[in-house]
Amino acid sequence: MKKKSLVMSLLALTSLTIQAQSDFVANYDEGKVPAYTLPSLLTCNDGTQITTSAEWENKRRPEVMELFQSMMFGRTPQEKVSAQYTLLKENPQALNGKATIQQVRMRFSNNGKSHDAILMLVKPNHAQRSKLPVIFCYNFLGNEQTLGHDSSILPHAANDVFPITVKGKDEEGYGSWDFDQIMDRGYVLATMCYHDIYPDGKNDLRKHSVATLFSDYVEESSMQPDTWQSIGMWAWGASRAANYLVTLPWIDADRMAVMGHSRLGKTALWTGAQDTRFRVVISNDSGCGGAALSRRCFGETIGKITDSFPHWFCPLLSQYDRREQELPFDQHQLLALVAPRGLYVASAEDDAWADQRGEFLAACAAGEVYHLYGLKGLETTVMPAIHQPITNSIAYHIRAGIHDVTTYDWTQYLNFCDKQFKLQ
Ligand code: GTR
Repeated sequence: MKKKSLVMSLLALTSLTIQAQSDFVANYDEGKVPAYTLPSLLTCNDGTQITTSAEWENKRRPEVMELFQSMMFGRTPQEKVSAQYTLLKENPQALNGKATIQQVRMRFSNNGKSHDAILMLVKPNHAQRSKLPVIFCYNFLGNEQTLGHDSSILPHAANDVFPITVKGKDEEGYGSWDFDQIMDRGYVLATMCYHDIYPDGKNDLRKHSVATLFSDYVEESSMQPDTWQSIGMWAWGASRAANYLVTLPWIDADRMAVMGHSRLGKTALWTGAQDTRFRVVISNDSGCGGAALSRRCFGETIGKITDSFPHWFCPLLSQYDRREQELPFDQHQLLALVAPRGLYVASAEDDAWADQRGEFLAACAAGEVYHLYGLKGLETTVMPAIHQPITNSIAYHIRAGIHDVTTYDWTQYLNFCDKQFKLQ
């Protein structure tokens, strides 16, 4: 009887949440942003104040990492999975002779299971250096789409499980790829379709994700509050791509950047927080659960995002639906985990859903940690005008237009990488 009433009340609670989320109306009024205090970056759990970069790294940074892995993205398993890399195809005269394209199958194996992903490397043919800087950036719509549906490019490895149906004009907003500029600037672009790691749908696709390779794999119904989900796995996949990149003699392992747009911007930040081999971390329009402060409840909220995309974050996060002020962390702390490496946060003028001001203010607040290293953060709390990037060790811009990655964005990211990598 007791059990039954517990189940009934849980059901009632669930339907209440569903009810509330279907009625959700996003706030776009700056005047209705609640008053809030950001959780401290430099005060430890035991109350001590951090004053040096060494104290940050040894004491406070692990505490902040723990918050994000226990409450937002889940814990990345530490178990080693073997990886085999096979060059499937190479075209030395791609992009009108500008680039060499390699398509590499990464086969991950463990516990008698294996899982494939296809990494595509686009390498400039006329670069001046023998070792080249590289930007890793997941794609949404398959490797072939990044090149305008080039038929010589293989479909993504997860094609059977999760075919990509978005085509033609619906592709707007998923990010454009400025290969000409990237090649001319002497950068390698490494990309992979994110569905190859975790097919991005909420209908129990966990069983087709890399999670199944690990000894502690559980199905959706048995997850713990801190079980990793898709963003955690995409971040894991980005680090596996890095494992391969650093083995290539023509890659400069000290000059690797990770960039991502939107949900893949959230992923880029979580990748950069965990994998310090990425010396530059770029978040393009990452919004809620990425660079934007949750406490502002502007545009997308914790309740809304965990309702729409329950498979992105660890199960615990949804408990903060309409309780953002009680969250023991906020997104400025995720950004600070990138310090002292280069961090770029960018917004788009028409992308209020991602809360541009919230992204900017989080980047401002992360500066405290950069100061411990004698580096500059944004050094202002006044949002810059459109197309006026600020580029210190933390960089920020807001550009005109919609939620997307444009040529303007790529130009700023390449400028920033040049500066951070001392290639100017
Ligand atoms: C939206 C989602 C955002 C953002 C975006 C994207 O629907 O609400 O958080 O991540 O998707 O990834 O395109």
